[in-house]
Amino acid sequence: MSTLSKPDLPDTSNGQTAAAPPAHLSQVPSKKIDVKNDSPFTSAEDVKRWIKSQAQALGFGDCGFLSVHHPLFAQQMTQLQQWLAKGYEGQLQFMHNNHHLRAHPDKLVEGAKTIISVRMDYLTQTPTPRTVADNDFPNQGIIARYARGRDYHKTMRSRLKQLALQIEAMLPEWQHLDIGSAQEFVFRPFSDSAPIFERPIADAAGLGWTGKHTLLLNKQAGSFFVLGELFISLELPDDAPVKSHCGSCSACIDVCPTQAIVAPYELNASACISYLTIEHDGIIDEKYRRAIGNRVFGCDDCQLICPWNRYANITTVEDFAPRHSLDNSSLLELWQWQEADFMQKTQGSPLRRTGYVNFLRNIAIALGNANGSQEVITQLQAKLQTHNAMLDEHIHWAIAEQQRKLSGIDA
Ligand code: B12
Ligand code: SF4
Ligand code: SF4
Repeated sequence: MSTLSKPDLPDTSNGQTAAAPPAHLSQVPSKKIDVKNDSPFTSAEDVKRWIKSQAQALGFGDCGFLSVHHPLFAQQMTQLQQWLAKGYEGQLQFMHNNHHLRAHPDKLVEGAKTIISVRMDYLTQTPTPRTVADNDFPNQGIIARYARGRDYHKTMRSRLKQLALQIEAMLPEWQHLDIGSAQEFVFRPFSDSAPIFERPIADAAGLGWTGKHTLLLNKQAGSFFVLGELFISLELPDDAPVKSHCGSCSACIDVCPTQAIVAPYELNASACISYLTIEHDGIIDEKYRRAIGNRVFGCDDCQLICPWNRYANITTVEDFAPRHSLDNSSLLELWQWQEADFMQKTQGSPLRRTGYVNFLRNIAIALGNANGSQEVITQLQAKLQTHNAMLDEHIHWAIAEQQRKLSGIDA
């Protein structure tokens, strides 16, 4: 199903297309309309409503608005410094960089006044509420749900660009409003691609509240969505944040296999399976290997258990559809991938990020955690001394785990 259900786009004289205002704006009571200008846009809020409807037509679940000068950036800098001081970032060196831009996002895009924060839902199937069924199939390789299809960064940025072009085409309609539409239009889309506080921006712009697992969630859509931003030069009023609805729940903290959520709203990234399997290069500390279970790329446990994900939406964006059976592959099937298979099957996929040998490392750990089987041991042995000492170390660990299970010794 295509998500690009185009709004009504009449031709304009310059050959560009401009979207007509949505029906509800055409029905604005006549007393609100400027007599000199019969535009249905009587305020900046009308412009925001129009942009929101265009964003939804482009496949975004929702959007919110926030000034580039919002006080949250200074507050977040203090919290980020505390987080870094605790060493939670592991090898995520980029978290130390470009702090001046994080503190002043107006410097990231010269002339930008407003950030449009968007969410894009990515589930292609609704998981059973409040259960982590992924762990019931120890011989299957679990890949985080956001990563089973096409890399969302490209999809997100190309749709944000489309949104920007639709906004640009409407500028002549908004000249009578004091929102800066007469000036040169500047825009830039981002998603996970710039030193910005994406989750706190979305929180402040009313897209949801920050859960105790540190992800954003809301009552209508749960948390299985990714975030993106469109910086624009129009000056639009801030949206208001929503109230938190975590209450006394602590399900995400309790379920986390590696206890990476060290306190509500505080994540030790270096202990998180998502970090270990995607971002961490080299040896994975033995203390985490059993807890990693069968997760070979990312982790969804703290979201699967969250009661609000009962309301998680199914995506309308076909790019998230799983490729190469990545929603249903046995560990041994994935283990058989040669480097050329990995390169071919991960083209345009988030899986590319971890690299082939680290991907094998993750599968080796998962095979160590799989049901005891002589076949698994044979397959593990077949890859010894084929890549590097780091991989061999994990293979030896996995073989020892398998032998322990087959000999019935409980360690
Ligand atoms: C680094 C990073 C990671 C790291 C660290 C995650 C983290 N929580 O910090 C790792 C690799 C572990 C990771 C994992 C995942 N990530 Co990530 N990640 C990022 C990234 C690039 C930066 C996040 C960041 O700045 N962390 C630094 C710390 C300091 O920030 P923080 O957690 O927000 O911490 C703040 C709060 O603790 C807050 N705080 C302190 N006390 C209190 C008290 C209250 C009441 C509140 C409200 C807040 C609060 O202050 C801290 C400082 O700002 C963002 C994209 C971006 N540019 O923002 C994506 C992002 C957060 N990740 C995302 C996703 C999808 C994931 C995974 C689900 C992927 C997966 N399935 O494997 C997991 C989830 C793990 C988890 N529970 O968070 C999405 C989240 C979407 C959403 N719904 O919120 C983002 C926004 C990417 C995107 N564009 O969509 N990620
Ligand atoms: S993604 Fe997994 S390991 Fe990371 S905090 Fe959530 S449950 Fe824990
Ligand atoms: S599991 Fe509970 S505490 Fe965690 S984010 Fe969901 S509602 Fe909040």
